[in-house]
Amino acid sequence: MLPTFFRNWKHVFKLDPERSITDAALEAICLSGTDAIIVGGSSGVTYENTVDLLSRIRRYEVPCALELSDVRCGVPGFDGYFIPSVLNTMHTEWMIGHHVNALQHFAHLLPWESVVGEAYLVLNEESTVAHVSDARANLTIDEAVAYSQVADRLWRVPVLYVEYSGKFGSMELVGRIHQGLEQAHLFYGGGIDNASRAQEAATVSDTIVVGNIIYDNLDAALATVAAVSLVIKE
Ligand code: 1GP
Repeated sequence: MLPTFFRNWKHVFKLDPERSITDAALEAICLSGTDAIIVGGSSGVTYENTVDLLSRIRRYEVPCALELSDVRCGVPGFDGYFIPSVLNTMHTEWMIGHHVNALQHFAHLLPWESVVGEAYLVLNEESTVAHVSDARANLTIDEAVAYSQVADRLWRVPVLYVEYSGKFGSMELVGRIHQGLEQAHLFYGGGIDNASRAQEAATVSDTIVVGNIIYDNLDAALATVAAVSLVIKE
């Protein structure tokens, strides 16, 4: 049976192991009422900084999942593991190649009952993830919908992640994708830096992911938590 630990999440904070966060800020994030913390980043993630962040988050009860883009950072002890593939990459290693290499060596170590495949649609050309994965990010709405339906209807992925990292995306596009999904759970992340954007994004997705603003304006980040509880889904 597929893991479902993420299915009730409406709001999550994403913490980057490479970035420093004070104990006080981390406590505020963990006690904010968010549904979960995802640990992950597009560069500079190591086994050591991932262990360090997990051990600090574990002082609190909030669920915590790892987005595992490099199997060498596969720290045990998370509540769940997301394994990303980039749908609109120009290079097959970001879709399947790295995964095949990783499973050749580490498949026996993965806690499969807690592992979830995550199909990324990368839509901000300027983002690190777009550069690293060489994603064809400048898609029309119809193209983006078609990508999402390949993942949802053909491949039956459990999670589709619409990623605008660093930029607030087109809510029209995200809404169109959401309406077209048959079974995948939709994560939206990118540029959510206040309560009203949190509400907008939550209206057209299943889970919103709040990242950068944690490090730039903690109060604004915390305000996004309450905002999603007011949302009526489209
Ligand atoms: C990044 O989708 C997340 O992977 C969140 O994006 O950092 O822009 O909030 P931001």
